[in-house]
Amino acid sequence: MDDVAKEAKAFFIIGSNTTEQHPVFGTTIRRAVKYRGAKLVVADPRKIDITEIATLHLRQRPGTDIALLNGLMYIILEKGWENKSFIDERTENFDEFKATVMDYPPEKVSQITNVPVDQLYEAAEIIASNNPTAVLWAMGITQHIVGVRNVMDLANLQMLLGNMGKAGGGVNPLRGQNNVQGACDMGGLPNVFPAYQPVTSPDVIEKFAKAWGLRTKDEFILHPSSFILSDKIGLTVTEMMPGILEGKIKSLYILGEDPVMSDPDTKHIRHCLESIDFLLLQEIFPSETAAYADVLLPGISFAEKTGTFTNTERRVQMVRKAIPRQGDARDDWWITAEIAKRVLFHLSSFEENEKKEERRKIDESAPWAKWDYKDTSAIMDEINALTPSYGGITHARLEAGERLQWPCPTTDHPGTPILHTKQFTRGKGKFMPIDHVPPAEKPDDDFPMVMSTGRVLYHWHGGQMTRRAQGLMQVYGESLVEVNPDDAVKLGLNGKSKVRITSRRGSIEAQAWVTDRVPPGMVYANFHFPESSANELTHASLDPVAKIPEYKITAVKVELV
Ligand SMILES: Nc1nc2c(c(=O)[nH]1)N[C@H]1C(S)=C(S)[C@@H](COP(=O)(O)OP(=O)(O)OC[C@H]3O[C@@H](n4cnc5c(=O)[nH]c(N)nc54)[C@H](O)[C@@H]3O)O[C@H]1N2
Ligand SMILES: Nc1nc2c(c(=O)[nH]1)N[C@H]1C(S)=C(S)[C@@H](COP(=O)(O)OP(=O)(O)OC[C@H]3O[C@@H](n4cnc5c(=O)[nH]c(N)nc54)[C@H](O)[C@@H]3O)O[C@H]1N2
Ligand SMILES: [Mo]
Repeated sequence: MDDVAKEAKAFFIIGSNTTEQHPVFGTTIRRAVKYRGAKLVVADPRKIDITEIATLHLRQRPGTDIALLNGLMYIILEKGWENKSFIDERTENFDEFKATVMDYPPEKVSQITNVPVDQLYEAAEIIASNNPTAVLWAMGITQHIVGVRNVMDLANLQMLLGNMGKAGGGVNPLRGQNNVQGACDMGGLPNVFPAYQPVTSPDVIEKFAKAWGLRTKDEFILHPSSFILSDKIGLTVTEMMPGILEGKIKSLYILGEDPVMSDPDTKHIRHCLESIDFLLLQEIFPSETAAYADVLLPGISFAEKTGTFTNTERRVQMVRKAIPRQGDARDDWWITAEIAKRVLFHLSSFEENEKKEERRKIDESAPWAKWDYKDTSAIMDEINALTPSYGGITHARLEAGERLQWPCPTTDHPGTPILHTKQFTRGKGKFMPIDHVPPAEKPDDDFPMVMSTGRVLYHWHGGQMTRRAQGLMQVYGESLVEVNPDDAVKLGLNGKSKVRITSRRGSIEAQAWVTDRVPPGMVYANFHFPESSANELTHASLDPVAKIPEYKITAVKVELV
């Protein structure tokens, strides 16, 4: 973030409400534009706050980013602005990619995106002539059925311009939650263990089975009743929910998520959660999802914890317990480890049933003994041993004030602020030919408008935490739906009246905010309030690779209440 803020000559922000949703980084970008004269191109259907200081704001139709990007790259190639030496030395598959881009002349792109041709030329010139340009994006790019393709096309753009692997350039996804990067790094994904080590690799399986007191498939033949570490790729969150109805999922252990508020198509989610055999929820508040839980376990908040968060730039940061924990609440890691111990105990020792109680107490070689962590520093030791990219990131170094970004394999390694400086992970960067695909839901006569969803500055997702903060509720106490003034006139909306928004799945009522932040034909709603959550309306059309839902585009009908 430092190098982007200090050294980018231009920013291309596409699909990120940077000042409202990433306020700290947003402020550094605002400063770079105001005081250092960095150029800023924003591509966003909405007139978000940061467009006030933008050199140029492109207002593409939602879901047309690939066409837009291909159009910009067409112009870059037409003008000869591409970085030829970077393309030759660092990339492959350029010709195939170029053939696809040549299908996107400006006039055609303008028709698909609704962005005027002269703005396409202006944007391409700003992005190509300021070297380096940093590309920044967030959910406006990823929450689409083409989320992965959108991201690949942004990588195409930055390779075309030679903006990869240098200070002030790069592809910069702004990660949302404080520790979503850390959760992924630690294997909170269905196909990998920590540090993205594949669950399908026998060597990797053996390493983790040993460390966690489990068995591999081969050992299983000798000890048929033992617990084996599976080498099967699991399900994503968005596959688990429908998986309940398909009988694939019998029980769920949810920690720190509130799917009744945050998953698409709430009615369907409620039905799934009603159908599950057993739901264990670990929370700090009785959330909307708590109503469906068989057991609710009290975790503790960030302020009561010591450990690390890994932020959007792969920097591992120490957090320290600031207040004592309340009541029976316990550290989340402690609860998880206690459950793991009991599960292991149950599963791995049928053969010695009678000795069970005894072993539980005394035998340190028992599998569950591996789960007896003293504190989070002991967990970090295990991470150092099993997670190569975190090998040198210790609590001691962080406490001594070191600023460490992974990969940091050893304790004398300084960390890696910028990736891909000499080569990409796979060697050469591969240009991908990417074609425009229209969104899953198209407006029709019954549902003629498009609803986009996201957040507001004052609230956090399902609002369990922010709706409990009096000060925030005074500023933003109920959901507001952004409606364009032209549409307001058509609807007969006067001042701050209520609208009903209906999709093929459900209906909500909320106060309208008449504003040109949204273009005509589009409304914008949030999912912060249960009584008017946008997710009653959204649908679970998924990106085929990442399995992320298309939260950003729902066909709706808007009426006056
Ligand atoms: N105050 C606050 N801050 C937060 C959060 C919060 O709940 N509250 N949540 C955090 C989390 S987990 C996340 S993931 C981030 C999300 O951060 P962002 O992704 O920056 O926020 P969103 O509100 O999802 O909006 C993304 C932007 O995409 C635009 N958009 C919509 N459709 C399209 C499209 O088709 N193409 C393009 N290019 N843009 C489109 C929207 O107009 C919006 O400006 O925010 C984080 N920060
Ligand atoms: N329509 C629409 N839906 C969306 C999105 C969108 O843009 N549009 N964005 C999506 C995105 S990017 C995200 S990240 C998700 C977020 O979806 P969720 O993660 O489900 O939303 P949160 O409200 O952040 O839920 C976190 C829960 O964890 C609890 N919690 C907080 N701290 C702790 C803790 O330390 N321990 C435990 N055990 N619990 C804790 C809180 O009380 C809260 O209920 O929403 C997604 N849903
Ligand atoms: Mo997120």
